[in-house]
Amino acid sequence: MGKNLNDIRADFPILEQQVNDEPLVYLDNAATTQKPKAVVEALTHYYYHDNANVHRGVHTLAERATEQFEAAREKVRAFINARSTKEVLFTRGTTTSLNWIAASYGEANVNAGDEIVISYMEHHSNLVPWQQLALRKQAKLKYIKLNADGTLDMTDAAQQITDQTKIVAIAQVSNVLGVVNPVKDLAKLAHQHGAVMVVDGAQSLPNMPVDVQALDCDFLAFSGHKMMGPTGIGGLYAKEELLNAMAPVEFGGEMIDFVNLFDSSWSQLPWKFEAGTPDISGAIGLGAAIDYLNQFGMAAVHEHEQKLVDYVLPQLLAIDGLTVYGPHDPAKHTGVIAFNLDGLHPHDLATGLDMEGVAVRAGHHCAQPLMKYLQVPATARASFYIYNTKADADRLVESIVATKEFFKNGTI
Ligand code: C6P
Repeated sequence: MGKNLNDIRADFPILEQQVNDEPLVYLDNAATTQKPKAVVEALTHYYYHDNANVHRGVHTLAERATEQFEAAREKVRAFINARSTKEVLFTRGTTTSLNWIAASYGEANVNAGDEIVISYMEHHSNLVPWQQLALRKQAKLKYIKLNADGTLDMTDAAQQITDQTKIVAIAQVSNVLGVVNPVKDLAKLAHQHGAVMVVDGAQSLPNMPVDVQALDCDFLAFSGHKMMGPTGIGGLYAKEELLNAMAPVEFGGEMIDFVNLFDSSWSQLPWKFEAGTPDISGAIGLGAAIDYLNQFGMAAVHEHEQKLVDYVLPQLLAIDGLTVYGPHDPAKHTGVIAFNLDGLHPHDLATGLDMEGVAVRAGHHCAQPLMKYLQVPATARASFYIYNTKADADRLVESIVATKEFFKNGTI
């Protein structure tokens, strides 16, 4: 990366604090990332200077707001290499995007006896919308198995996806196992059987280059807040021909062309799907986050995280009594690392780490079927991002060992 790490950290004032009298080590990035000054400043600048509603007014502020909002859409388009901004819809985030696909494409194309194929590692957001659609339509929800190391069993995938399959929906990166799933191969498989490929990009977009044309996926959902943008904004990519054929999920202002008393017609893409006043500042903040990431390039972001994984994973595996989920080979593991310590509930482990100033998440990570599959009630989880350092990784390892000692002896 061009900028050095100290410079990067200076962009995140929140990281400069003490938690429980220790310098904060923030390792809960898979839940949400911190925001650089550039993003916060983009929001304040917009509200101080340009705030107005978009696509409605002809006055100067309305034009400026519209210009910035649509410029943010273009930034998203370029970031994922969509063919056109018509293929980029702003939503509240991954959850909304996936629900929209189920409510629109799913509702129109899935019928009784059809199949929807997902995997055992899916986040509830990429599971419950399909489960409910299957229940409504009397369709069959099928799960692709995992290999012993937590990677997706592609032999099973080839068996689960059949000519009855209408939708295949898989996370590109698991928020628990840290694996990267071969969504390009899955898209090919899905297309061979006439199904569409939905990619949950919540954990991939923030951490690696993602090119929707190269993947040849039909839909991709993501959240801005996991890639340094504000909460409440995210996106849905879909191929233009699919969006043209799909019905809007929400109705109201801005998404219409003409409204008559008893029928209406819809606006052009992408606005046909964006009813009501959108999260204008959120979109502008997301655009600023993309600019921030682009100064490094996503390949460099990925490389930085992989170096941290190469450094920390062997150290975690060496801690007696610590179970690490997902592959133990650092080359197959991203910066999302879930673990459990023998004899300790993950909430106690996470509280012990918090006492040392280290923020990790503990719980089922909105992946209860995966927890059942792994036969654990919950796990602790550390997740790294570009502002994390080897020193942060050391603090994680030291604080796990200290917490283990504390619960064994009552002292650190
Ligand atoms: N995972 C985590 O701590 P939203 O909440 O809509 O921004 O993203 C949902 C979502 C969908 N898919 C995957 C793979 C995810 O990781 C998430 C969010 C967070 O793991 C919060 S539960």
